[in-house]
Amino acid sequence: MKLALVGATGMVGEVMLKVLEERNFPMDELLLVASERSVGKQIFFKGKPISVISLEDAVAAKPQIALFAAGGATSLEWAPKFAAEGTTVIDNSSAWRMEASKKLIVPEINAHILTKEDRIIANPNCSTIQLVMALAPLHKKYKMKRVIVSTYQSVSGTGLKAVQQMENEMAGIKGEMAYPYPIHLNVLPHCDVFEDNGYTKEEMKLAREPQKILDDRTFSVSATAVRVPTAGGHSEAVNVEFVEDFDLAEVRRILHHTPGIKLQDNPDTNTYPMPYYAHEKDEVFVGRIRRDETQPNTLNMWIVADNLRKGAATNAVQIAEYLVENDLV
Ligand code: 11C
Repeated sequence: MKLALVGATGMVGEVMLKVLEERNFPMDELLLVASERSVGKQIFFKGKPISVISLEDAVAAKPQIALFAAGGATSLEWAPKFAAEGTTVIDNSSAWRMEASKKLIVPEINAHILTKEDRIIANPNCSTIQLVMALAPLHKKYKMKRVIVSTYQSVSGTGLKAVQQMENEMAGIKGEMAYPYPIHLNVLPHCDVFEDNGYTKEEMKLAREPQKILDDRTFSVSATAVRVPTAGGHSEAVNVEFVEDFDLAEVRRILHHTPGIKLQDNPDTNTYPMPYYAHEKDEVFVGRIRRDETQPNTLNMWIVADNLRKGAATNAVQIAEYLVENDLV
């Protein structure tokens, strides 16, 4: 098994490398790939240095799997070149997610639809992954009608420049701005670019991607995506209206027994999920589960996950593991 990591020097790439190492991903060779300016740089994996190679060299090496964490433009140009050589690409950008011919995968939910023929597989957006992880088992039981979600997204979702902006502002240093406004001591109702309908692209990802992952267009998602001054970990306040009524104890039981979900829900002990404690964890944390008393069959909950782990790197590595375990590469 030869695996390529494209974008190995970036924020998500670094976490992918860590996750591959932690999970002892079964491979004989790891190709670390980045843009021309990083070629030749050495990166350590399991204590051994590996030299970064170019995209051209990586395509020529014909790896079985390529994990892409290099942004949409690189992915649009290079994923098809890898695919043409027989490599299965798992792409973390938004480039292919809504393409009808490409599958959008959260392994716990829909990895079973993958086949040997899939050459470019899309990893969903981070805020989508943690949302659908909690919604999927409840949708199966009670059938969702409508979801209203407000996100509280960390600066790490934007990238290194945004993390630096916040750190500079905290230290009182003037520096480059990733956002149009300060983020320290502030909250921006603005994640990613605005679309013509007045929503941001991030909000539209939350509206569209869950329907594709759950293969169901009968429910709708309305989203407000907000950037908050946290370093890592996205949080979501979620209101779900179901077709069927539910029992709160059963909702908790279902979530408790869902692989990948960790229930943290006890008002008596101030137990609820927080991004500070989700850091470097692979689980999706759910709490503040309560009935919406203003209308029937409606639930409120609070969902938190490390956006760089389950929201990006871990989910992509889990897809790769599934492909290997099921002989799909
Ligand atoms: C954010 N969700 O927090 C974004 C980051 O479509 O893969 C990931 C963007 C994407 O701003």
